[in-house]
Amino acid sequence: GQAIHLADYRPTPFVLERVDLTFELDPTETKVESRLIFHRREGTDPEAALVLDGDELTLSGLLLDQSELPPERYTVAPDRLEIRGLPAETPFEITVTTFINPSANTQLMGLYRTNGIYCTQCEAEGFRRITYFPDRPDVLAPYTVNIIADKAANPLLLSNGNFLGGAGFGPDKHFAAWFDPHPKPSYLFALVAGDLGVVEDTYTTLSGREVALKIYVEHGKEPRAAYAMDALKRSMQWDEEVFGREYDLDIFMIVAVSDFNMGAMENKGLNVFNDKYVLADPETATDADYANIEAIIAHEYFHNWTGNRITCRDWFQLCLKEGLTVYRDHEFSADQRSRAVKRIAEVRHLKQEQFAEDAGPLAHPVRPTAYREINNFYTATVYEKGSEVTRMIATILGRDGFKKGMDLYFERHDGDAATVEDFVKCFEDANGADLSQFSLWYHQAGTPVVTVAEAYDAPTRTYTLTLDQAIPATPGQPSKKPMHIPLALGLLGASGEELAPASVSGADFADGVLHLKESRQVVTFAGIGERPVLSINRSFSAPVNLSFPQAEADRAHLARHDGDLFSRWQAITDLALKDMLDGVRHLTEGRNAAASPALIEALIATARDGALEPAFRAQALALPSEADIARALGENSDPDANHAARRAVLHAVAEAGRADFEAIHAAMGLHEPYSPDASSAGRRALGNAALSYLALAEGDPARAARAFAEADNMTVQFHALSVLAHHFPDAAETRAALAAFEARFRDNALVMDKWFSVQATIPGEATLGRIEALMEHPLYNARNPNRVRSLIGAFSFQNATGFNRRDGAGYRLLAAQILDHDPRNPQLAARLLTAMRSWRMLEPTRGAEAEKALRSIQSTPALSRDVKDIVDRMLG
Ligand code: BAL
Ligand code: ZN
Repeated sequence: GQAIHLADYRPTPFVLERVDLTFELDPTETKVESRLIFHRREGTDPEAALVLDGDELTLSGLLLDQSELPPERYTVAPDRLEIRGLPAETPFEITVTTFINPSANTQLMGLYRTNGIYCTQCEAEGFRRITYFPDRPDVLAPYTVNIIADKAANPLLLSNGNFLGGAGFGPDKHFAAWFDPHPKPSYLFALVAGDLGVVEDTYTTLSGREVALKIYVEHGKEPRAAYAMDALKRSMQWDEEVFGREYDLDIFMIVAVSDFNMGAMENKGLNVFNDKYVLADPETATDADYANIEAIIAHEYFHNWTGNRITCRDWFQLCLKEGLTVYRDHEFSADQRSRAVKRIAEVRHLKQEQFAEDAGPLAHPVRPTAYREINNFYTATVYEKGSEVTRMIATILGRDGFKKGMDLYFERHDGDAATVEDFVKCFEDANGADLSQFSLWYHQAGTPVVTVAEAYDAPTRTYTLTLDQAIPATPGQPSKKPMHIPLALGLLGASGEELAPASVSGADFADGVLHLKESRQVVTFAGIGERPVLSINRSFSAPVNLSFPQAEADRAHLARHDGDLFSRWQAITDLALKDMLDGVRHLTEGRNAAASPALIEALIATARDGALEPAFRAQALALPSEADIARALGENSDPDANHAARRAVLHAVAEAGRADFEAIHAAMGLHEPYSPDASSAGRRALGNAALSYLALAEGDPARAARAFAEADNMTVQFHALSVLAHHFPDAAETRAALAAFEARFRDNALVMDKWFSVQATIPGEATLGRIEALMEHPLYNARNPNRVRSLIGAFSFQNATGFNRRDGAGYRLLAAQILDHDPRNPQLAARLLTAMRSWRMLEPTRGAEAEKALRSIQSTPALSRDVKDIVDRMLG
């Protein structure tokens, strides 16, 4: 496939004024009639042809202003319809009739069937699988949609916008008409038809308009949509209060479906969700599920302004809507829950996903300039780093400056298909600021490394920081320019108080934020009466790696005293990571790995500190992951050694804190009546963390088996099952618990996904055999993306020792899976393949096996563009 380049962007020669669609739904032969009104764009070539995109379409009719077009006036191919000789001055109407087969659509892009429901997914380029159309985000128009379908099978006929009306249609059919007055690009089109249950509510907007809220789920699952509805109403209110944004249609609908490639989709007025992010009750959903539902409901709702009202000019601008909307949903969750704990969870996720991507062959800028397959750019970089870039704008301009910029953006670009440059300019214009250097964050890939060196001079009472920034080379970008890196920092005195400098020179420093802009800056803090302890990159103000070999005692001091809770967590994490890295080295030298007294003391003091919120204490106890160790090593990574070193550290903590963990586990109210609120969830998280340590200290499954049996909610029960499976995979207690769980939940697909995942993530090389057996399980279903991700995805992404077997069998299993899925569902296949994005960091034996597996995929004929693009970049 040819690459598409940002530099080649041109507006279309024709302007689309209106879209009028009529669907006659049929499981295998759906008829789509599309009437499009265009006029030629002023100043464009009067000879230019109209080119419409298509994908696997069968054309059955083509009219110009209601008259059949002679064959010499158009060229048709499955992927493209070109029409010539169109009017130069006057608007004209094109009527295109196509037939499509929703039942054969296994890609889950365009119109497809899931559990007897018709549903659509059009972002990014799925609309062209429904009808020939200028399928690009800068073509916006109001849509009228008529749906005709069998009435008994499809009592529900939904599309975007407001409901116009419906009626019977012949003996067995009926129809419904919808009109969406807000001009939108085709990727926001949606249609749903079928037989579903509904949960209804209403919301009255700030200006007093009443909006009907409807969440559609499979019959019988209505009670499990109550939390999603609650989250939706809170999202609507929050967007009014914080961003001044009101909803703009009479109705807002969410439909939950069980076969979906993504998490959810923000179609105008008709969001379609993976049911995993809608359905929850205490018996079947964990606290993490509740938090995800809240965040994703908010995310899709917030897109109504950041994505829908203001959309993207082209797909290179994807971060314009995604980075910004992730930032908005992060802020929402921070306001609904605990800000510090939320930030810690975000940063964990950012490092795990985005830092890993940025450090490997798939690294790309937040705003890329070329792609071969846009589906492969729905990445952690576009989403999570895009959010971090937005957050840095807020840090640099301050709360009010950020708000002024956002207000200007909404005012200036409402109704537009905008660019990243348009967005940044609003912040510049609203604040009289120059963000040109800052904008490099959008264009330069790679995680900057900031090297910190410090010196204190007692006689002159000055503290000096030498800060260097360097950005590693990434594909296509061998060298980089220095960026504007906002580093929140503080200096702590011996008793933990903040030391205020009399003056700061060598860098702009305001409101506790130091602005690093050069490749090296020497910054002097005057009037510092004692050697301070540096707390830097507080709240993770910039998404960078620090190279700062801070003294253990200083880290322990921060862990105890820092006023910034995030930095307390960071200090504990730094202590632990150092121990784990030392452990990896010691193990390869035939010595033992251990935990330092400083870590043990800091961690246990934090765990038992009743003044700290339990959710924070649980985050501290989680310690760095095996992936964190691998990333910190950067090369020559041996997942077995990483696992062993990490386990040794956890074990030492568990032994030292055993009595405390027993007390915590007993005290954390694991048997209180369930409520999904953040503080209850925090208590469960802390109790669960204590159980994990106790399993290590006791080396016995009895306590976890008891917790499993006595649990009255999924959060506690599933954690106990994970402890059993991961620490005691062969114990009778574990077999019994897995069997009991399966027997109880076998009819609940979302819970069974957990059952598959927990087994897929058992550490060690024996798990591959389990995976092969589980693929033969009657409930395994290779056509359901959630189920595939729960087994193959969990194994490849979350099981470092099992997947990275030295003999390469894990890689071969994944390669075979990718080739199996690719012809049916290329998006799913390509996403699974990214599990190998860090293969170049592996030690040589595993690295060679990984490369062999990748080459076997690459040399397979007829790969999808999705998989081909990923595998080529991975080996490039
Ligand atoms: N736009 C794709 C799904 C999401 O990011 O909301
Ligand atoms: Zn989004």
